[in-house]
Parts: sequence; C-alpha cells; structure tokens
Amino acid sequence: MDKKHLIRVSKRLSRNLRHAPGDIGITLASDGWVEVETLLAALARHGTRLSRAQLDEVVEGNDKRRFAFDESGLRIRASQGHSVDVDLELPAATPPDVLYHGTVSRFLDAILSEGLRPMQRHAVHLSATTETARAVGARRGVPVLLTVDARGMAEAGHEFQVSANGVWLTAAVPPEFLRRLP
Ligand code: HQG
Repeated sequence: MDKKHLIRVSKRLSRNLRHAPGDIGITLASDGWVEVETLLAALARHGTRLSRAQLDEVVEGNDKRRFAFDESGLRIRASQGHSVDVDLELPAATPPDVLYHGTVSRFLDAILSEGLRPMQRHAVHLSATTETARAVGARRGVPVLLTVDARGMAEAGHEFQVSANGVWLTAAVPPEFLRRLP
C-alpha cells in the first residue's frame, strides 16, 4: 500500500474505532475491541476493501501506533483518543515526575484558570517528552508547552494510565499542577 492510501485507511480507522463506529454499522465492546472480521466486512460494505494483510500493514505502519490487536490477533481497537463511551481497562501506572501538554495560546487563560479538561475525549492526554507535546500543540497553531507536576498529582491521589502507544492519560489536571514552560 502506498503512503497516501495507508494514511487514508488509518484516518478511517481512527474515525470508526474512536468516534463513530455506527457510521459503518459496528459496535465496539465496552473495552473498545471489535472483531477484525467484523471490521473488515463493515469497511468493505462501506467502500473500503482491505485484506487482513493490508490491515496489518496499516497497524504496523501507523506513525503513532494508534491501533493494536489483542493477544489472539482476532480483535482490534484504538489505543487511546476515544470519544465514544469505552473503558479501555488500562491498569493504573506511576507517571514520571513531570509530564508535558502541548496546546496553543488561545486556550491558555482557560487552562490556567480551570485546569486541563478532557474536552471531547475520555481523558486528558499528556506526553512524556517536550518533542511530542510540541507536535501535539502544533496541530492547532504555534505550540505552547505546559509542564504537569505528575508526581505531585499522584501524591495527591490522582490516577494515571499509560496507553499501549505511550500516551499518559488522566481524568483532569487542576491548575495548581500546571506551569507554562518558557
Ligand atoms: C485544550 C492526537 C480550554 C487542549 C494528539 C487541546 C494527541 C482546553 C484541546 C491526542 C482545556 C483538546 C490528544 C480547557 C484542555 N479550556 N481548552 N480547560 N483543557 N484544552 O485533540 O491533547 O492523532 O482532544 O489543550 O497527537 O490536543 O488523535 O487533545 O488543545 O496525542 O492520535 O483542548 O490527539 O493524537 O484537544 O490531543 P484534543 P490533545 P491522534
């Protein structure tokens, strides 16, 4: 598959495995998984013909490893980023002392006064490195970076999880744990 096609299919998967499974007539399990066969049949009915080998290629080739198969290889899900009601049942994890969040200046006042909220997604997404946070912010404009006192949050009882593709997730970040990175 050429790169353009790979990206097109991966956008389609993001949409259907995170936000709008109903668009292709599938239902996700409560923990986000769907049978590969069901997915491929549904995609085919909606104009995206894909072999299992091609699906493997999309999963392997995805820049952020957004999708994962289960241990049997028979089911697939998005590793994070959902807006539909799923519980990925990720175990609680101890975060590094500091995590990062990339955003843009127009959100800054709201974020510094009310903290980070999950907005359309299920959790606030935090990055382990400034490079990743910068790339996340840059999707919306000139990136502004915030540091998150993850250690302080953990000590205060906030829970963290890390997705299969290395994104740190937490329900919300109160403003006292945030600082703008100069
Ligand atoms: C902002 C992509 C106002 C927040 C990326 C962000 C990431 C607030 C936006 C992943 C706010 C939400 C997640 C508040 C947060 N007031 N604005 N209180 N709290 N915000 O896309 O973190 O390609 O839902 O700063 O690479 O940008 O989808 O979250 O700008 O990994 O795999 O509200 O999505 O990955 O935006 O990105 P998003 P995000 P994928």
